[in-house]
Amino acid sequence: MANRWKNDLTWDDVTPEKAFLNRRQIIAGMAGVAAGAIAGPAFADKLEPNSYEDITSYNNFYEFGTGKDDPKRYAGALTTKPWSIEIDGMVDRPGTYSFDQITSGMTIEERIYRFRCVEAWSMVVPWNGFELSDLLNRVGVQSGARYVAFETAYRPDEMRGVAFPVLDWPYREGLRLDEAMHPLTIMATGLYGRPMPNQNGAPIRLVVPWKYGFKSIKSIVRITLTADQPPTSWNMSNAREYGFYSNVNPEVDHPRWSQATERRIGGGLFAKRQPTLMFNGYEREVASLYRGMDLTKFY
Ligand SMILES: Nc1nc2c(c(=O)[nH]1)N[C@H]1C(S)=C(S)[C@@H](COP(=O)(O)O)O[C@H]1N2
Ligand SMILES: [Mo]
Repeated sequence: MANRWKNDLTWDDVTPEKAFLNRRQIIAGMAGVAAGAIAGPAFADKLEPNSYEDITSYNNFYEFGTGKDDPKRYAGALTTKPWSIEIDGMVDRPGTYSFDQITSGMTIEERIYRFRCVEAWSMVVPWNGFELSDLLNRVGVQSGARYVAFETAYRPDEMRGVAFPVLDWPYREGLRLDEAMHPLTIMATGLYGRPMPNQNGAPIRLVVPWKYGFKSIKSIVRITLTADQPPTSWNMSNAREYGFYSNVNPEVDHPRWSQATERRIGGGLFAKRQPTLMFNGYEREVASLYRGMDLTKFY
């Protein structure tokens, strides 16, 4: 099970033509990003990355406040060196791994992904990172494991927002194991060829491009392999509005607003809203994970 994607699929099977900029290319800086080179058929003109400024100044990171500009203002207080992740649960080699141990030997690639927040705005972000499956294969997933749980750091001294019970801290998220092992799922350590800014989840965060943004948990300190579906912060706070799966789906509205369209950040105040795509445009790659599931029930 753990090696399924590695063994059964080649990259060509799961990647639409040029949906990503050269998988193996390691971008040293912004100059490497040529917007014209990355437009794939499914995305047309939508893969032009947002500016570094947009991506790092309009954020959700509630540990630092609920305002969009709070993370940029306050996340600098988070100490990101040293950093380690505890990997436990149903793995062969549990332990506390330093950031260097985790990233050493990993192929850090650039992945330009569409990013869709449940609040109906979107961006395109050039992440740098490695596949989560590479990490999980390293620690050895045991046969009974079916889910992966993630936890963000909880540091009241550094996170002014955790004084408020907006969510049940620490921030928690989870994926089904096949979602976690999917080659689109990455652990990101930077963007635009630079180390991850604190407001975007330094030093390491999850990115799952076919799900609403809140699944992409930031500043991860714990990864646990489990047999049972783990609790997740947004689902715990409001199960009616936020399900475990949280796949981008224009046909399933949030109870309080439509998910049919989205506002592209950086497009200007009067920019036309764009239609939201099923699985955020990654339908071809991920639809098979949910075959036979009623996505209005498992939202
Ligand atoms: N720990 C943690 N991770 C988090 C959040 C958060 O509040 N805390 N917000 C989520 C939400 S709602 C979104 S839309 C994205 C925003 O990521 P970005 O700021 O890099 O665009 O982070 C997600 N990850
Ligand atoms: Mo979000």
